[in-house]
Amino acid sequence: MNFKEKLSKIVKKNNSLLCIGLDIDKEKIPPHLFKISKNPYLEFNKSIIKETYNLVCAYKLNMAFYEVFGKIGFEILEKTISLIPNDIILILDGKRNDIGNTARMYAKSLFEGLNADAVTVNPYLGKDSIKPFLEYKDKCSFILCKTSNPSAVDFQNLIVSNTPLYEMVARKIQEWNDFSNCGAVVGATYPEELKKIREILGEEIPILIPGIGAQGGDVEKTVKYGTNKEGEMSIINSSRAIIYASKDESFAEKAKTQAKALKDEINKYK
Ligand code: OMP
Repeated sequence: MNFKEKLSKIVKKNNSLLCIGLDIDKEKIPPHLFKISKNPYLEFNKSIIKETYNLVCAYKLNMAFYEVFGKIGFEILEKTISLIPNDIILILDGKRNDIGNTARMYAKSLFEGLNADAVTVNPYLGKDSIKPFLEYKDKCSFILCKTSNPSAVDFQNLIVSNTPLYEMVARKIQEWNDFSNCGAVVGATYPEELKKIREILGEEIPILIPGIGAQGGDVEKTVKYGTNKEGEMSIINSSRAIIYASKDESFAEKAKTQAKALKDEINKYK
């Protein structure tokens, strides 16, 4: 089964476009976990996954939040991955890229070593840097197109050949989609750009949309502009607003409540 088949299956099964970001942070996880568990971060992820796995289509693990712990972080990452049910999409978010020869190693480590279904990649180095990722035909590479942060405008909105750079990137994503395994990353904080990018990408290219929740993106516009005519091909991510809904012992149930509310809100606008 390729990425898009797997995505479509889980979106239908769980009736959800929601992706939960498992971005573990020492300052934010419930303090009692440090008292009751030898591996509080893994315990945290385990509880969140247990409460939310039937509400999501994907989990996204941002590599930074694991790499920061060194060797132990890698162990937590691997063990968390093993806890995610097989039919749910696993996105490893490292925004990797480099010259082709090095990109090959990034692609291999994420797709083969860690068995990601999808990754995030940076297009700044051009096609030969993206190609090693796209050689994994059954996986998906989400290429940064318009990021959610305020300074995204510094480069991404520059006018190049009469066109904003993010639109040029969207056109390249379309052009590079020979194996039907490209995706785009577009922040929910830029709904007008999201609309334009969906028009350029057409119906079949998935968009990973972070920026809902803590970053204040608009859910209605995200769904209306980001999904295709079937109300699919968008993966809408929220991390902090869901997993850190509470610091007390009922943190996982509170996360479930938040996840359910966001999933339902997304579905309302489909
Ligand atoms: P919250 O703001 O806590 O929901 O987390 C957002 C997650 O999405 C983090 O892991 C970010 O690194 C990631 N992200 C963005 O916030 N903005 C982007 O433009 C792209 C990403 C991403 O590629 O996932």
